[in-house]
Order: sequence, then C-alpha cells, then structure tokens
Amino acid sequence: MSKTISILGSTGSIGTQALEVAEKHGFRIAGLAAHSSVELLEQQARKFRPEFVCVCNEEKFPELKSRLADTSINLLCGNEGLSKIASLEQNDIVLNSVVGMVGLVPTLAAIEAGKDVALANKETLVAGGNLVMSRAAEKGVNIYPVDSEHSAIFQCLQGNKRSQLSKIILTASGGPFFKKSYDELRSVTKADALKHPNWSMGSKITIDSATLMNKGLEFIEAKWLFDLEPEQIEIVVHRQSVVHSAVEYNDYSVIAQLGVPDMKIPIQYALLYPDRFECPTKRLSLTDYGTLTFEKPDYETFKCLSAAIEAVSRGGAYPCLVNSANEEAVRAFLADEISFIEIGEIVSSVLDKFEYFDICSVDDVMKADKLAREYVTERIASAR
Ligand code: MN3
Repeated sequence: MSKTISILGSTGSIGTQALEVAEKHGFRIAGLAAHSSVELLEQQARKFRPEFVCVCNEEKFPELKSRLADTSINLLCGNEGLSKIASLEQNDIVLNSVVGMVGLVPTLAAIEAGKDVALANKETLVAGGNLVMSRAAEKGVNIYPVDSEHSAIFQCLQGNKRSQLSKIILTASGGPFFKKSYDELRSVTKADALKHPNWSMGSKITIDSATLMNKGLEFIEAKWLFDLEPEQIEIVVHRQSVVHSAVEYNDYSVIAQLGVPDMKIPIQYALLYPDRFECPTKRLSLTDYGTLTFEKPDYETFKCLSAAIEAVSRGGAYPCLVNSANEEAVRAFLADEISFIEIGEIVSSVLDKFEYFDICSVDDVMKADKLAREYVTERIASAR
C-alpha cells in the first residue's frame, strides 16, 4: 500500500494534515513545496527526507539553501520548481494544495507526466476547468478531489452508474454571517470575517467562506469534476458541516456522506483511494449532534455566490475573471483597503465589465487573470 507522493503547499493547512496522514500510513515523500514558510519546510524536509524541496518565493531560496546545506536534498525555487516536483517520475500521486492561480500550471505538469492528482487547489478547475479535465481524460490521469464537499460527492458516486445521476446537493456551512442582512454586513470587520464556525483554514479561504465565494468556487469545480450542468447543482446551507454533500439518482434516492468536520478524512480518501483505513481523527457520533439542519442560501445578500454561479452558466473566461477579481478584492479587504460588502460588489461587477471570450490555453487563463486584477486594482485605487 506504500505510495510515493509529492505535496505542493506542504506548509499550509491541507499540506500539514496530509503529512500527518502520510506519516500514519508510511508513505514515501518524493517532493515538498511551500510558498515561503522555510522554517516549517526545513522541519518537514528533515523529518520526511524528500529528494526534492522547493520554495516558490524566490527571495526565500538563499535561506532554504543555508537551512538545508548539510543535507543531500535537491533544492528548487519558483514556479518551475513546483512543476518539476509535480512531474517527478517517482510520484504515484501529487497533492496540489497551493493557494491561488499559481496552482494551475503544476496540475497540468502532473497530468502531462501521467501522474494522478489529489486536487485541493481550487483555481485549477475554476480557471482552467476545460483545459484540465480534457487533458486528464486524454492522458488517462485521475483527478481525486480533496475538498470535503467534492470528496463526499465522489464517495457517493462509487458503485453507481454516473449516467443515472440526476443532481448533486452541495452543502455549505453558511459561514460566520449566515442570516445577517445586507445592511448588517456593512459593518462587519476583518476579525469577524476570520472567525469560521466549523473549519480551521487559511485566511483567504476563511474570507471566501464568509462571503460564500468559497461555495461559488466549489459550484464551478463540481461542474467540471463531475461533468454537470449548473442546473444539476443545488446548494443547501447545513450549519453543522456533518453532511459533507449528497447526490440524487434518477429514482430520487439521495445518498450522502457524513463525518466529523476534519479535512484529514477527505485528504486520506484522495491519497488512499479506493482503500479506507483508520484515519487520525475523531469518529462521528450522530447523537452528539442530535439535530442536523438544512436551509436555502441567501443569494441576494451573498453576491459572490450568485456571481460565481452566473459566471459558470455564461462559461468562457467568466469563472476565471470572477475568481481573479475575488482574489484581488480579498487581498484588499485583508489590507483594510475595502469593506466586506465591497468584495461582493467588485466580484459581481466583473460580469458587466467584460465581454465573453474563450479559454483555450494557459495563456488565455493568464490573460483573463491579468485583466480582472488590473480592473479591480484600478477600481479600488480610484475609489480611495
Ligand atoms: Mn469545501
């Protein structure tokens, strides 16, 4: 069962939990890559002894070299380093858990090298869904979802006929501002937005959970991963994050996957698929919860969510444009340049700002990314 894996984004929330899973199951680690946390990267490298280690932020490369000077580990930097680790011959599977658009090219590199991908980088499918899924099909590469909702759907599809699926039910925690009115959202602070009720995650995704953009991005990912029409995806707010998602078949039988809200379960399923072994987490006790609730999301108040769904319905570059605009808006919000509700205003304004164009290559993705970021930066600068 011992697999060889590489982890892109090894010092982040998903990466560190994946290493816990890897340690428990005795995986070999071929490569580790991090954005800039070289101190933790050094500790991981000394513990797991990968052949390759990469820091993406090139300014941190001299420090990485001096920290690991006494080892024989091959040291890499930048985006080329990420793609190199993604395509290592020894990889059985590559976990891509980097944050942001920078994750797209290494996913494609792994696919080109014929390596299965455990995918936690949202931008890969949001921005490059058609490119990635068509190339993966051509190369016979499997894309295993790591996100809890997509893992749940993937698990519910096992042993059933894909052609008999009628729809999926994507659950959403609702974030810290569920039930708040648009007016109430005007005064929420960064500290309020960074408090998530159920999941502990990085700051970008925590803000995305507060705006519900995270669910919008997951909607887009689900469309690509499971080859669905937008009409086949229903979003349901489920505050307890115990039902991780569900699928409905033609006979109206609905199958859901449940578990405690701990990312180690979906991470382990992606890495060990199709096997299941004891996971380093708690077991679910339904009677401890007692009540599970399900409600409709508020699409009017949470403009990011409706903008993301509209973007994927329109197709072309729109999903990429809203995603990049959101990244810039979240960056500005975390830098105290804009208010919370402005994130949604900016993201939805992208739909009116740009004409339709297609995404046929990575260059097209980069073009859309640049256009959206420039637009948001100018809009924020001119409003100040
Ligand atoms: Mn999720």
